[in-house]
Amino acid sequence: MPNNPSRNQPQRASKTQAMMSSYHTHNPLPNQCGSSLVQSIDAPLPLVWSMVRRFAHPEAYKQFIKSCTMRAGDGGIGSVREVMLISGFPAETSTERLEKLDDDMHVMMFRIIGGDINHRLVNFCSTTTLHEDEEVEGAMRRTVVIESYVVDVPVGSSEEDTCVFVDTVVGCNLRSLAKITEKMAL
Ligand code: A9S
Repeated sequence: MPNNPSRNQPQRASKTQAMMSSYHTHNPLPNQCGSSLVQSIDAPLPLVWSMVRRFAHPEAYKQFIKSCTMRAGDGGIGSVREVMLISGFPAETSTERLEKLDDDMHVMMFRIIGGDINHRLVNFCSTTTLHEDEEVEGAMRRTVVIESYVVDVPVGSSEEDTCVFVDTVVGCNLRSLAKITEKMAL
């Protein structure tokens, strides 16, 4: 197949759309809310994926996590991690389980299954997928990261406030991932 980007165009676009529809279309329950965030990164997909896929080391790019201890498994599907959060958040710890890790499709899904009593993000489930975006001819390959989530809306909070809070945290995590991997790719 000659490397004719225009001819490949429909395939790539449809691949991303297919990924969006199969991994990022959640049907939140009436008491839940959800959203999707997209982050472009000027670093090769394998490098970005190597950071995202390390379930046992979220602190490598998530700034709100002080440390992480494995409570079950070694980072594979079904593993459970307990993250200690930096001060300033209502919760101090969060217990999270790896639900999916696909090294071929570059899909990772984890669920928050517990934490201390002040934990407000009940039934939080996040899905992250990586896509190569070869739009930029010849330049550093760009990676597009899509992270979507669903979470219970806490009693007393509004759907909007809950999404604003989670969007802020997830957005920070994605920007941190971009900064760290772009520096590594220099
Ligand atoms: O860790 C993630 O990928 C996403 C989120 C939304 C994490 C949220 C968080 O770690 C805080 C940032 C500390 C906010 C948890 C689990 C609870 C919070 O209150």
